[in-house]
Amino acid sequence: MSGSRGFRSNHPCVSMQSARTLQQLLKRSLHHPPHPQQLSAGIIGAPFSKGQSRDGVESGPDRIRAAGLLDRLQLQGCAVKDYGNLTFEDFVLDEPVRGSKRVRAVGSANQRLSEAVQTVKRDGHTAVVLGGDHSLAIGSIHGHAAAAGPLSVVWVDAHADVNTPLTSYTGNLHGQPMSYLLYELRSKVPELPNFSWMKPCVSSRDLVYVGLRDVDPAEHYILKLLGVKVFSMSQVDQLGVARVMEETCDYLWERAKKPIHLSFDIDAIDPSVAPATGTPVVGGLSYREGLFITEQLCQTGLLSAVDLVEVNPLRGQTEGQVHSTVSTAVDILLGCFGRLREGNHLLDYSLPEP
Ligand SMILES: [Mn+2]
Repeated sequence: MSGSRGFRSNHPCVSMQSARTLQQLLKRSLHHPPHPQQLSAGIIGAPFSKGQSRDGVESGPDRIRAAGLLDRLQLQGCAVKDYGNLTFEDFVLDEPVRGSKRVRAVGSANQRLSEAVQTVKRDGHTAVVLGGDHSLAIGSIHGHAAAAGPLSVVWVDAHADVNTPLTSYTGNLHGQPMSYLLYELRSKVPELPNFSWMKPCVSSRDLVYVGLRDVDPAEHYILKLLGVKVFSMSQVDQLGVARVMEETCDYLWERAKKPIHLSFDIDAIDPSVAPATGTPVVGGLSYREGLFITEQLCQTGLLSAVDLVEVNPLRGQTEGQVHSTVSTAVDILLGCFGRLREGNHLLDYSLPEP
């Protein structure tokens, strides 16, 4: 019923149901979805893999570019600037801290990424971070918030990635980024080397998860404790993806329309479609559900930064599996920049005269 909030009618003829419909009509008629030619992508490659233990995810950015991302964005009318790949500091001594692995490398890499995202935002683009592993969301979201102010975060993933360093089973930071970013968990995250540059910047009320299906007990406790909005795969099954996205937008807009940060882990998509990733989990989003999420978020006109992470070409068992994963990642990004499955055409298109 969140869709009816903010609309009050005292007129006895206007039922709550029709009031809600009226509000939805108003919402739609006042809203002009962006055309791809009004969008510009600032692309940052973040070939970083030290937030987890499997080699290969550092080649994600170049594989996604090689699949034609930039050309295809430009063909659909988007302006594109490629900021290239970041380089990251190596740490010879990076012993675990309170069980968390390669903390210094992750902290340093994310500080660089945060600065890069701030540059891209100040240049006026929608930021695109090509990962790399999901620990990169720390710097990406931090930089986005530093440049754009308070954000809404839509986290599409099989996992919640909200373990604290003290609850993590694996010690891998790609399973922890959201705990560093949430104000409400500040007192639960110990001080870590190379993290003094960052402070939490996301409220748990501005976060929505979609696609969860592999959540640790501590993570589940945190999500319930903070009352985080979660559309697990059960809710996707129950409501359908269209209702999930409608409710996501209604929920995020209850207080204010803020810039949206989409953090899309390719492992949200079912491994039958996107198998080349570090921690695949059966029972995920279909290709179509994945695209629908991006189409809907683009149509809000508020999508301001996107992470596409955890594409790991070395985890594909065949070249076909790698191709399917990478091309799904490209299509997700095209959807974020206005590609519609109904088709698109340029604003100045005219039919050839015979
Ligand atoms: Mn993730």
